[in-house]
Amino acid sequence: MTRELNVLGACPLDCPDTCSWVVTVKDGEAVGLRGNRDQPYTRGALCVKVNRYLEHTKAADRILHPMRRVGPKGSGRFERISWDEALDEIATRLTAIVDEFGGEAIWPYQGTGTLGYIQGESGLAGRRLWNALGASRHDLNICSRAGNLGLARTNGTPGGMDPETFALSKLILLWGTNTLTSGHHLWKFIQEARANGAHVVAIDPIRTRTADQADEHLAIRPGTDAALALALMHVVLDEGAEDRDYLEHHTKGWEDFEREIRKYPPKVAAEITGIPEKDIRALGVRLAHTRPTGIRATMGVQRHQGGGTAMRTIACIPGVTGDWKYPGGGVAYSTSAYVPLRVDPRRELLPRPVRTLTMTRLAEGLADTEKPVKCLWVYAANPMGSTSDQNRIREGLLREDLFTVVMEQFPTDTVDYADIVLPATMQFEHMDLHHGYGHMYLMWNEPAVAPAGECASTTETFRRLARRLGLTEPSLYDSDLQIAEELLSADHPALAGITVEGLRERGWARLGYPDPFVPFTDGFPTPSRRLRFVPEGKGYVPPATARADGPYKLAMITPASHVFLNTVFGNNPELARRAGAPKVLVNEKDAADRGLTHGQRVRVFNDNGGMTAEVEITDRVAPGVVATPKGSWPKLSPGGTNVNALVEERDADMGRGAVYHDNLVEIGPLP
Ligand SMILES: Nc1nc2c(c(=O)[nH]1)N[C@H]1C(S)=C(S)[C@@H](COP(=O)(O)OP(=O)(O)OC[C@H]3O[C@@H](n4cnc5c(=O)[nH]c(N)nc54)[C@H](O)[C@@H]3O)O[C@H]1N2
Ligand SMILES: Nc1nc2c(c(=O)[nH]1)N[C@H]1C(S)=C(S)[C@@H](COP(=O)(O)OP(=O)(O)OC[C@H]3O[C@@H](n4cnc5c(=O)[nH]c(N)nc54)[C@H](O)[C@@H]3O)O[C@H]1N2
Ligand code: SF4
Ligand SMILES: [Mo]
Repeated sequence: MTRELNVLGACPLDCPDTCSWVVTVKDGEAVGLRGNRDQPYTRGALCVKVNRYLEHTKAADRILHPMRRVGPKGSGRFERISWDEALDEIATRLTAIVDEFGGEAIWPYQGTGTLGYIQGESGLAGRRLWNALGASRHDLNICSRAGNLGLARTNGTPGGMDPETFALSKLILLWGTNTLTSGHHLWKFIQEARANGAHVVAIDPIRTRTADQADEHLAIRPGTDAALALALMHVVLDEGAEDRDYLEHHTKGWEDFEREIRKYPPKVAAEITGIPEKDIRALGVRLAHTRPTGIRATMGVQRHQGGGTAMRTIACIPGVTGDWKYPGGGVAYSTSAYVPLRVDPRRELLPRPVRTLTMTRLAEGLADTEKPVKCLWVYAANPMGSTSDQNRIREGLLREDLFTVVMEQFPTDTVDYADIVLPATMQFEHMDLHHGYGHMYLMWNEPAVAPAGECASTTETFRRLARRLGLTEPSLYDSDLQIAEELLSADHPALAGITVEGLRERGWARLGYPDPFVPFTDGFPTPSRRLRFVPEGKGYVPPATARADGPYKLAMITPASHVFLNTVFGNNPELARRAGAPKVLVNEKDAADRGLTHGQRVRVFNDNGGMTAEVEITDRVAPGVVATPKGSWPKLSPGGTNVNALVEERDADMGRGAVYHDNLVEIGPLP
C-alpha cells in the first residue's frame, strides 16, 4: 500500500520571502512541492527557481558521499571515502594546524546557502565548534551589512516597515530593488496599494522587469542615490511640506541636516544622478504631498562605495515627511532585527578574543603570510562563484599548504579546490527554523525524507567532528530539536505563544507585533529616542565609478539573476538553459562607440580580470552603464570565469560591504 503525506517546510534560500512550502511524500520519497496556501505571505506561490527545487534534490550531480582529492587542486578529481576516513583525516589535519599555528589559523567560511537558524547562517550554525577550537571569527558581511549599518546610524536599527503595510501606501518608491526578481511576494501588496490609487516609482539604473511594471522609472546613475534623496527632501522643503511637529519631537540634528539638504537642489542632483531636473522636482512634489509614502530599498543601493551612506540618507526621508507616523509609511530594508531568536551565549561557547576574518575579503585573507590561514572550512558558500576578485581567490585556493574542507550539495567551482568534500543534506532532509528578512513570520521546516546517500546536515556534521576531536562541552551535542527549543525560549513579547509544537503543526507563526505594525511609535532605539539625521557634509559619498578618467569607462552593475539564487541553481539544466549564455546589457551608443553588435561574443574586462559574454544592445541601460547578472558558475561559463572576476575586493563605506555594483569595465572583442 502506498502512503502519501504532506510535510510542511520552508525555503532555505537567501531571499527575503522565506516561503512556506508543502512537500508531498510517497513511500518515503518526495514527489511534490508547492507553496503553502495558508501562509499569508507565501499564499501558495513559490518562484521560477524553487519550482525546480524538487528536481534539484534528485539531480544526478548531487554529492552523496565524502570525497578526498586525488588530482591537483582545482582539478575537481576526487575519490570516494567513508565518513570515518574523512573525519580521521580532518581531525588529524585540524589538530596539527591548531598545535602549530593556533586555532586562529582556521577560517570557518560560512555563506548564505541556507539562512536557517539551526543549519544555516542566521544561527551561525557550527560556531560552537569553532569557538571550542578557538578558530578565527568569520564576519558574514557579504550581503547587506553596509545598508544595515547605514540605517542603524539613522534609526538605531536596520529594522523598518512591515512589508505587508505597503498595501496601505499611497506613494511607493522601489529604490534599488528588483521586486519581481528578488522577492516577488511583495508584489501583491504593492498591487493592493495600486488598486487604492498608489503611484509606484522604480529608481534603478536598469529598466528591470519591476521598472517595466511601475508607473514611473527613474534611471539613476549608479551609486548616486544619496544625492537624489537629498534633492527630493529639498523639494519637500520648497513645498513647505516638512513635518515640523515630527522634526521637533522625534528627530535630532535637523539644523545641520537642513543645511546639507540645501546644497542639493534638483539642478545639482540632476547633474550627479543623470535624472532630468524636472523629473526630480516632480517626484519631490509628489513626495511632499503624499502620505503615507513607503520606500522599499533593498540591497542594490548599498553595493557601492557610498552604499552605507546612501541607505543612511534615504532613511532620513521619513524623518522629514513624518511618514513613520502612518502604517504604509517609512522605509523597509530588512525585518531581521525584529526576530528575537537567540541562544544563550554560554551554550555558544563564546570565544576568547580571536581575530575576525571578513567574508568579503577572502582573497586578502588567504594571501596573509604573517598570520596565515591554514584551514579554510567552507560551508553553504560558493566563494569561487560569489565573492569578489575571483582570480585572486583562485590563487589563494591553489596554495598547497592550505587545507580546504567544503561541505556541499553540488560540485561547485569551490568544491574543485577542496582537499576533503563532505556531502550536505538539502532542505527536505533536515530540520530547521527560519525567519524571512522580508516579512514578519517564523517558518518551520520539518524533515520530509531521509538524507540522500550519505549526506549529513550542518549540525550533524559538526556533532560528528566534535566527537572525533574528543571535545566534551555538552552543547556541542545538542540535538536539532533542543536547539529549536532554545532559540524560541527567549523571554520576548514577539515570541509569546510561539512554540516548537505549534510551529510543527502549522508550519509558521507571525511574530508577536501589532498588525498592522508601525515601528518607532514609541521612539527610535537610539540613546535620544530620536531619529538621527546625517551631519552636514556627510550626506553623499560618490561611487568609485564617478572617476571615469582611467582606461575603463563603463559602470558595471551585477544584480540578481531571475533564474538563479546567487549561484544556487547555476547547474540546473533547465534554469541554466533559460539564463542562456552570460549576457552583458549595453546601450546602443556605447555599443556603437566600440563597434559591438547585438549577439556578439565579447570580453568584458578591467584590471582585476575578465569574462566572456554576449552583447545585448538595449535601452534598458543608459549610456555609460552596463549590466550582467550574478549567479552563473564560472566553470560552466565560456572562458571559465563569471562576473566576480571583474569585481574588485574593495570596501563600501560601512561594514566592509562588497561593491558588486561599483566597478568600471571595458568591452572588447574576444582575444
Ligand atoms: N531571483 C533571485 N532572487 C534573489 C537573489 C538572486 O540571486 N536571484 N538574491 C537574493 C539575495 S542574496 C539578495 S541579497 C537579494 C538582493 O536583491 P536586491 O536587493 O534586489 O539586490 P540586487 O539584485 O543586487 O539589486 C537590486 C536592484 O538595484 C539596482 N541597483 C544597482 N545599483 C544601484 C544604485 O546605485 N542605485 C539604485 N537605485 N539601484 C541600483 C540593480 O540594477 C537592481 O535592479 O535578493 C535575493 N533574491
Ligand atoms: N557579482 C555579484 N556577486 C554577488 C552578489 C551580487 O550582487 N553581485 N551578491 C552577493 C550576495 S547578496 C550574497 S548573499 C552572496 C552569496 O554568496 P554565497 O554565500 O557564497 O552563496 P552561494 O553562491 O549561493 O553559494 C551557496 C552554496 O551553498 C550550498 N548550500 C545550500 N544549502 C546548503 C546547506 O544546507 N548546507 C551546505 N553545506 N551547503 C548548502 C549551495 O549548494 C551553494 O553552492 O553572493 C554575493 N555575490
Ligand atoms: S527563493 Fe524566495 S520566492 Fe523563491 S521559494 Fe524561496 S523564498 Fe520563495
Ligand atoms: Mo544576499
